[in-house]
Amino acid sequence: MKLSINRNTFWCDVFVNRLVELGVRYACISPGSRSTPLTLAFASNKSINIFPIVDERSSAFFALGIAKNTQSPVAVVTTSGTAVAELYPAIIEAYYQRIPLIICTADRPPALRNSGANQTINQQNIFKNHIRYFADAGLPNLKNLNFVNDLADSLIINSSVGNKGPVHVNFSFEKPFEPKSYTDKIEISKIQKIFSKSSLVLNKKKQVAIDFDVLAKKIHGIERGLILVGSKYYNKDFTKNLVRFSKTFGYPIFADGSSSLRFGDHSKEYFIDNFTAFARVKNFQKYFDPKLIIQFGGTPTSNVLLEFFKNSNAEKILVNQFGDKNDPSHTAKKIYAINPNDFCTSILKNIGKNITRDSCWLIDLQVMNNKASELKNKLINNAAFPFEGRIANELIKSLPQKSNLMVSNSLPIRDIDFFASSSNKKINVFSNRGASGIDGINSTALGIAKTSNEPTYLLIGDLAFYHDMNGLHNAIKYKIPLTVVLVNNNGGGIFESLPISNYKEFLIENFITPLELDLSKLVKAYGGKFIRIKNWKNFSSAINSSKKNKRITVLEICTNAKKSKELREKYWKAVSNEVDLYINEIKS
Ligand SMILES: Cc1ncc(C[n+]2csc(CCOP(=O)(O)OP(=O)(O)O)c2C)c(N)n1
Ligand SMILES: [Mg+2]
Repeated sequence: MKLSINRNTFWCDVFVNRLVELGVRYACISPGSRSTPLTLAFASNKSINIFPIVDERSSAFFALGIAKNTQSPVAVVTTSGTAVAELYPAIIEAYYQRIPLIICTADRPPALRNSGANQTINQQNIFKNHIRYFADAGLPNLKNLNFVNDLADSLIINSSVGNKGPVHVNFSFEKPFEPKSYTDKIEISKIQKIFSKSSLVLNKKKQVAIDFDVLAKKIHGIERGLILVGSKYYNKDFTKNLVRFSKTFGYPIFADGSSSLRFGDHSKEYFIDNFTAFARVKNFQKYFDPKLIIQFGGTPTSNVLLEFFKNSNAEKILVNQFGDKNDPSHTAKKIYAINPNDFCTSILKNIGKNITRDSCWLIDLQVMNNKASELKNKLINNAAFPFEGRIANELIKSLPQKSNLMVSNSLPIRDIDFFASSSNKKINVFSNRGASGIDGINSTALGIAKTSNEPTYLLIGDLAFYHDMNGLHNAIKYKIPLTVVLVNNNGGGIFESLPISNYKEFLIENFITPLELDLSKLVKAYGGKFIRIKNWKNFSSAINSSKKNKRITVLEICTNAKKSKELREKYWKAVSNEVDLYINEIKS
């Protein structure tokens, strides 16, 4: 018996059905005609949660947030033309952060390309510098339906196994696009066969053999070792094994503010949370240069730490699952392509149990860290409202026991790195440090908030917040309870800290670019609640009560970037003096 079908929608149904079999559960879809078959296939599949989003740029960042939080691939659908190009910023971010996005774009039939046909651009491998895999699906071919099944397999393998990241498939469709506009007849037995494919065996890439015995002995022989943990999310097992690793070798840990590792109920004895304050001190580099640095995960956020790393004479080892070169200084001689957790456990296996090392090296760092903590707390407690550094510190103190914190680029991520003290709370920190754009931040945070059971908070500057205004529409549409801490210094406050700040005639108009906007009106237009924070008590109680909110809440703190910069510098100067004093003491 034969069934009448529309070849475009049938083709896409087979494709989406296979993606579902492989675990895809979310699709962000922007409207368009050429993409009708794709849209209908995703929207009619009961296993897919769909998010129709008008602005493709926001849509792709929203998908990025979902994929980050769920750690699974998310589909993004657009029509042809400039709609495709709108996805690029999020694709770039996903590429550098190795987040699996399945980009599905619709196109005219190949014969219409370069012919002046409407809404037709060159979509062939359009993201070629920032994509893990591209496939041209061509026009639907009912004689080779297995092609779309295999295509789905390739997209999942190339986005989620081994060399992870975004992948792109460009589909071509000829009218008609609607399911009841029949184009063909197909045998029912053939349909059953094509919809019941076997499961896919995902072969993880084999890891390169590392002689852990030799490496373990080598590490054991070095007292002055230092561990850096960069900006990636790590699982609980890694935290546990990292703590064991650092205790075994007596190595202090510098955990990036964006790594989540400063937070959680693990032992913090070896965590040096004020490293950004003393890594900038010349004498610290001179007297406390390590012999070995092991860097787990991504590139650290802190410029002074990067400088310290570059100038260090230590042997440097990078450890990350993908063998990525996260070292702008080009001074690390070894990269181990291995999951950091497996690295720690394999080394520890080769070293025997219950070995710990008491070292002066570690104690010195702990003493300096405590001194920096005292100075930091003193400065923070005495700072008049609203010092930007205190916002980061106060936010961590006020967050609930379990939460997500998305931190925007520019000063917010730096202030978390400088001022967020370790805490026993479980805070999942997210950031877009792949390409460090100030675009798409609201949407990324909303994607995280929508798919998480924990309350989600966003720390963001005014320009980044404004940049992704369109993204806020999803908050009202999908009833997402996000709490935004909006640090409003009326422009890009970071430029006050850069050498360009000496060029007064250009600074404000061309770099700081003040918005001079009453953001409360815009937030209200998107159905959000807007609260202007007047003092620290007010701030902490607003954070506390916001977790019960069922919609987006914006807590705006109006700050002065210049004054905040002066206070940061005051703190660093005080730490520098203390470090110098301490070094003189131990030298004499
Ligand atoms: C998409 C994009 N455009 C421009 C930049 C350059 N940039 C970096 S920080 C910054 C200012 C950000 O201002 P805001 O979000 O208010 O944060 P603040 O500097 O005040 O902390 C700009 C424009 C960027 N990183 N990404
Ligand atoms: Mg700003």
